[in-house]
Amino acid sequence: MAAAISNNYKGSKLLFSFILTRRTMTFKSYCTLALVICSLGRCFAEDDHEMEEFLKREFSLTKPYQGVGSSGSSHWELMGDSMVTTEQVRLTPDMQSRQGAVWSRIPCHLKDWEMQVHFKIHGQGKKNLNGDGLAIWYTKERMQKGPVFGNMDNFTGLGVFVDTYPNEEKHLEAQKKRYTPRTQRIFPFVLAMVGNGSISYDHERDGRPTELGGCNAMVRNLKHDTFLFIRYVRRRLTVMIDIEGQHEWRDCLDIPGVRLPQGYYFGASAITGDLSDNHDIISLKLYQLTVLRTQKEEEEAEEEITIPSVDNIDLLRVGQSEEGMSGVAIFFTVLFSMLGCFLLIVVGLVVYSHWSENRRKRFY
Ligand SMILES: *[C@@H]1O[C@H](CO)[C@@H](O)[C@H](O)[C@H]1NC(C)=O
Ligand SMILES: *[C@@H]1O[C@H](CO)[C@@H](O)[C@H](O)[C@H]1NC(C)=O
Ligand SMILES: [Ca+2]
Repeated sequence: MAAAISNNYKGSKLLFSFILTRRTMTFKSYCTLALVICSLGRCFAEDDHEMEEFLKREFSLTKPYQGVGSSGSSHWELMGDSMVTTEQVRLTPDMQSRQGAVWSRIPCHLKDWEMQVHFKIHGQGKKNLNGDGLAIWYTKERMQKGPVFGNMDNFTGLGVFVDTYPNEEKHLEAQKKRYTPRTQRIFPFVLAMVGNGSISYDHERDGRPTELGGCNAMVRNLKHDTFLFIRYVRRRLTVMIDIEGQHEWRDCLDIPGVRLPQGYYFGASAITGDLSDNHDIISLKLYQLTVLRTQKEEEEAEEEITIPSVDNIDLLRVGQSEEGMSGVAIFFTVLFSMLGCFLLIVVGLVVYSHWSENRRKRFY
């Protein structure tokens, strides 16, 4: 009761001070307010696109993994060193130089979908003495071995990687170099990449040149369950993670204009090298999303996509390289801009004094 009152009191005090300061509100705070209202409006607009979801069993991999790895009638096929137990599909054991995968046998023709991945990465190795990570796929190709987390390079489609070993950072460290804190990635790192059949994944740089976005995710050797969430709706790719054991999704990346063809295959793969980990898939749950589209969106959705691509990919990259500007570069940019302005002012003053002197001379 007391708490409620004090809360109420706090509320009205806030309102009161808001009214008081309202008069002195600067233009800037009006802008902020306008922005807040706009973003609220957007939330409601999102709600208007109410979504319904259906679990699609034929694209889901759940306990007890009936027939997986033994029966040809199963919807899923194992490859490489992967194996099924009652508890999980183990893509790789905690041993060196293994690779394994599990692939759906059925191409998926859904337009909008959501994949919830329940996974577990664990092993004997201490921090940074483990590797290499796992990947979730939606690609044209299936059942191919290769260097990209156990799948082929130059794949066609979407890959979401949980990279547990910082190859590039370790390499730089050996040369006593490092990224600025802003551009440094903390591993394990989750990232997304879209391939079109001729884009190579740069393993030595942990996929940095082709990264669409990503986030840090401390997923190893945890007692609680860890989840990855991949949503593809109206050409918008969203990846979220739930790794704190709080049953809350945390944003990882969100990119509009991702064009993925229909009829590709879902899969999961993992690889170990000198360093290793158990890479386990506990479940893959695929939901079909029923989305309301505006007429324009409906028309857009009708045009067929044949090659995966991302709109404005160059802008994404430009954004990344701008972010990559080091502190020194920013310092010099600011310095030279200031010098430039100063020079302009000096030139302006000199020209002006000449001009007014001439004018004075003319008057005499
Ligand atoms: C794939 O993407 C690259 C880089 O964006 C581009 O240069 C290439 O032409 C694309 N290939 C195809 C087959 O679309
Ligand atoms: C992948 O594509 C790149 C560029 O198109 C090419 O140089 C490379 O040989 C390809 N790699 C494989 C394994 O096909
Ligand atoms: Ca790596």
